[in-house]
Amino acid sequence: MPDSPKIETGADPAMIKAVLSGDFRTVARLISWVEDGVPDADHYLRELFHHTGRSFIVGITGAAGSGKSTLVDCLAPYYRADGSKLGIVAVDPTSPYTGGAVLGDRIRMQSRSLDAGTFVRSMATRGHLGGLAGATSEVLLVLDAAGFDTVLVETVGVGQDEVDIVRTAHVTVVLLVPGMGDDVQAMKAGIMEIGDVFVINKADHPGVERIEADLNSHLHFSRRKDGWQPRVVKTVASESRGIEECFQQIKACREFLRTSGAYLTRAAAIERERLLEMARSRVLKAILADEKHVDKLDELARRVAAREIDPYSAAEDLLQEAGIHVPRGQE
Ligand SMILES: Nc1nc2c(ncn2[C@@H]2O[C@H](COP(=O)(O)OP(=O)(O)O)[C@@H](O)[C@H]2O)c(=O)[nH]1
Ligand SMILES: [Mg+2]
Repeated sequence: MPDSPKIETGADPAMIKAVLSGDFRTVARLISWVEDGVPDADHYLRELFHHTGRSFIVGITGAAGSGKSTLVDCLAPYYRADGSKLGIVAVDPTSPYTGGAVLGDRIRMQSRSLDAGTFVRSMATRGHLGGLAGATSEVLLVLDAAGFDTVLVETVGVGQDEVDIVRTAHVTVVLLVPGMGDDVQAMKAGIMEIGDVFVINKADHPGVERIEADLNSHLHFSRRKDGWQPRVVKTVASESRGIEECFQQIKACREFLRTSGAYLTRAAAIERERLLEMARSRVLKAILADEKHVDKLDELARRVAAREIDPYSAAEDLLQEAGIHVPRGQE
């Protein structure tokens, strides 16, 4: 008799069942495994994958202090209104050490409009070879399998890691605030290009007209490849103003993408990022799992430090040692 897939993959069927039924504690446990890079987590993700593909993922990004958590807090009841299950993932790499701000976010978010049907998770970079983006995309898989209809992912839009996380979203909301200097020009090009809904939050502050004009002139030339014309919304999240409009624009974007078929294209783009992340973390794992490769790595590091060899050639040597062929001088 052939083995059942469950025995082959080594995942505990009871735990799989609990995740699929949406049990919060089990979901939280599995997410911790994913974050900590526990090897067993892979077995679960492999099985759970067949139950995913239903979550609608909204990325919410912007500078620290722009009001992302406050906005998420205000949007939550709109997603919960029809009884759908809502997940919130807050990625805050600015405080990976003590977890202080992360924890603060969590408490604040839970203290307001979030109810028992909303799952909140804060993440920080922790010993995961795929990095923060890799861990986040795996957490999203877990939530998807657990039946969360919508997941809002809050990230600080500062570095490449955060841009990568936003790439794991179907629809991306970019927050800007008035009076932040020449924000629109200064905003990382990557973030500007992936925004679907631009929120001018803190619209109670002076300088709204200026940033709105900047934004509109920028967006005038930047229809997204899939035909979606990004929208601009003004909000005062701390007073729950403009929230319904923001919710409606996110919804409009989703509807547009569904109708035009571009939703699938975006889903494929998300899977592409996931594959790249997985390939990257697997290559690293393969190198670090073999003592011979680790010795080579240490030796190369010493030689780079002594300026005997440049790091480009050293990285190529390391991959060569691990059996991965990289053409010389072309990373
Ligand atoms: N004046 C004003 N303050 C806001 C608004 N939205 C959020 N805030 C405040 O800005 C601060 C940072 O908000 P937070 O949501 O933590 O920002 P995040 O770092 O982007 O998550 C908090 O003190 C909020 O109360 C707004 O629309 N107007
Ligand atoms: Mg926040």
